[in-house]
Amino acid sequence: MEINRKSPPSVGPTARTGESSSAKAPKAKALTVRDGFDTQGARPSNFVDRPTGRPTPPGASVPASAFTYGSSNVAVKPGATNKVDPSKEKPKLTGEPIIAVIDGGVDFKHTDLDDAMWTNPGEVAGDGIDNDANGIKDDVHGFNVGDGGGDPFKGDGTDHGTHVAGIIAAEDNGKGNTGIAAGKAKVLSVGGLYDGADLLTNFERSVDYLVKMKTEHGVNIRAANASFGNSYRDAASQERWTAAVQKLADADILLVAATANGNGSNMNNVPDMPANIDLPNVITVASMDRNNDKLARFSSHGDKVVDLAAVGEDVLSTVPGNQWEEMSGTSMATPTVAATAARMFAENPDLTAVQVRDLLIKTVEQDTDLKGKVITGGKLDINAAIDAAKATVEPKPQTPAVATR
Ligand SMILES: [Ca+2]
Ligand SMILES: [Ca+2]
Ligand SMILES: [Ca+2]
Ligand SMILES: [Ca+2]
Repeated sequence: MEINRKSPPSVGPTARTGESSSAKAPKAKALTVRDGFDTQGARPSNFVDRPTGRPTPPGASVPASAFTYGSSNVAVKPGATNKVDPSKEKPKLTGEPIIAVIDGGVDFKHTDLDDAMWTNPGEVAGDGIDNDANGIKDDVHGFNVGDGGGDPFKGDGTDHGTHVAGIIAAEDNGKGNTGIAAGKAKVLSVGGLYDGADLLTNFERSVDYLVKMKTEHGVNIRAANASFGNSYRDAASQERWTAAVQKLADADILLVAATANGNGSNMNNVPDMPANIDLPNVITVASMDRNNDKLARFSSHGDKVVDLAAVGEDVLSTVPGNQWEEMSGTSMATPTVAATAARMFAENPDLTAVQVRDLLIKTVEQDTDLKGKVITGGKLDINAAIDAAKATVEPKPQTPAVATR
């Protein structure tokens, strides 16, 4: 079927989607490029993920009190080792692996996602009370980093965030699409990424929430999907990005990051955050074309910084209002890897983020088109990665045979 490409971008400037297309004519929810944006990054192909910066809109800053769990209050001081205090009893992590989607918020009422969302067991919905005392009222399915509230499904980029979530976990129900980790993982939505404050500040606050929920509330967060990014040339910002990703590492959370949609640009030696952060819990993803045959024309690459590629072109997934839509971009390739990681954690919950990253890398399928473009020279092999995770499971010790005589 010929897909009619729509020209208006449907995502925010720092999101890593290029274009959306739909045979179902979804309602136009294109984001407006707001005051303060540099639109020079807009290209004819509608890749608009390269703004030079995004100042906080006047009056839109989030009160510091909304982030009482924030970096100023975390137990670990900057520069100190970020290890969790061993004297504190760590909550036991159980249940399905949870993938955090840091993005525009997810439509958690979508019929294809409503059973795929993480639900905060410590929170009572809609009572205006922060029942679990984590600093956020009514954060039932995640929270909104843009306004500090408990409703992630607000603000810019909700079509993008909802699409990303569906690639991971849309239900296997005969409708729309089926997420790669359908029924095996839950999605926690950190919405509002493009609201309130700048991308870096919002990312730091997102990380603080996730780390707190995992280390203090026992929420089984295993990976965070980062279908966003930007170039940060100043050392201070680079240090902040790296410190935030280190906090994820210390909480054993994998960060799956999208490379840029730079139409073939080489990202080696580009201070692109968080994609190019060199930490062992970061895996960076480029996009293959729809046939999984070549690097997609819109994708950037870099054989020093991009680990692997995965299909990110014409991907059908959920968008708000019980709709489905095809979108393209490294934003769509990235959750494919995050979902595969979720499947691996489901196979063996004892695997660490670093181990899962290593297995994802070791099991890529080599592709001649990726030689010299990504570190591994390969593309995601979902089944091989899951099988490799399965193979790490220790066989259960045989119970001694009971004498039957
Ligand atoms: Ca459902
Ligand atoms: Ca709460
Ligand atoms: Ca509540
Ligand atoms: Ca479905």
